[in-house]
Amino acid sequence: MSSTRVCASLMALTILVIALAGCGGGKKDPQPTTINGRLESGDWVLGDDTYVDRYECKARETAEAQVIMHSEEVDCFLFVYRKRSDGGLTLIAGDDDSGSGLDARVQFDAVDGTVYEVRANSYRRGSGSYTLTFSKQLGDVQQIRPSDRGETRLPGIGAKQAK
Ligand SMILES: [Ca+2]
Repeated sequence: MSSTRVCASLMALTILVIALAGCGGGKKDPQPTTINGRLESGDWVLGDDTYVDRYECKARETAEAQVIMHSEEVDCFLFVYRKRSDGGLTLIAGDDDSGSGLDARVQFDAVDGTVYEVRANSYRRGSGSYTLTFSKQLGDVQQIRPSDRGETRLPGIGAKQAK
């Protein structure tokens, strides 16, 4: 009985120590963000009639950042825009096939606190699932969805116009 109690106390202490170690002073190291999405009817549409999903993120540091778009179903294409102080967008990067296969990969010099819009697009019009990976320099990733009642056509170039 008493040895069971000692054992239970030791176990509780061990769990407490592990939990405290996990807190590690409060601030966790930034991690990459992975998002599973799908291009399909109802998404934003670019000038070349392809579907596009929009994501906003914020740089956590001034460093090179990377976004990868992977898919087994669509020919991935990525655009990155920098959000200006006037709210407008400036295109800073675009890529078709720098990832493996037809995957897209963009690298750009992120500036701490700056907001970027990443557009997950495809080279040809088509529906399909994809995975986006934002490197750890980019955080607070949020999707910008079209409003239900609104126009979903989006200004800005499509993949074929970028080539
Ligand atoms: Ca591609």
